[in-house]
Amino acid sequence: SVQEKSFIMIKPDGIHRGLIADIIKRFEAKGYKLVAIKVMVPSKDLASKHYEEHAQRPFYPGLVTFLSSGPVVAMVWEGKDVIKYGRKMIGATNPLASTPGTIRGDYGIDVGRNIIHGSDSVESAQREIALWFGAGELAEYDLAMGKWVYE
Ligand code: YYY
Ligand code: MG
Repeated sequence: SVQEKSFIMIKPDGIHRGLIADIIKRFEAKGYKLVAIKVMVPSKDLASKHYEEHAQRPFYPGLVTFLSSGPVVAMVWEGKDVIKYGRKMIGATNPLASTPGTIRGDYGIDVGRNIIHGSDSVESAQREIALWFGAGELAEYDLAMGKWVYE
């Protein structure tokens, strides 16, 4: 598969629990390239749009309130298969069903406090990146370690 971009976001619980560096470290050490990052308190409107696919679900209002309580660390990570493999690193939606070694498996318990978001497809990654970042906010560069990560 090709080089692709995924929208990865540390949710408010991850920030309040001091997990920013650990999470970034995992993606960085894997070999992925950070091309955008910012910390912000999302508006209710932005949080609603981010999770709009779940608008009819009972947990949606609480989820939007939780996310917009902020802060979040919004990021774009780039690399081979980063969308699917990033979801593997994140773990299952329910942290108690997540394998140890995954982010949610290592740090979470309740589904509504599962620490991190990751795009689930090329289409949702494109939608989410455009929702959270302006075109000029994504850096284009060659990572020096790239030739030691890719053959
Ligand atoms: O993509 P992922 O985050 O793993 O799960 P989704 O099914 O897209 O749900 C988004 C978000 O909603 C999830 O991370 C926690 C929350 N949620 C919830 O609070 N209760 C559920 N039963 C399902 C999901
Ligand atoms: Mg999802």
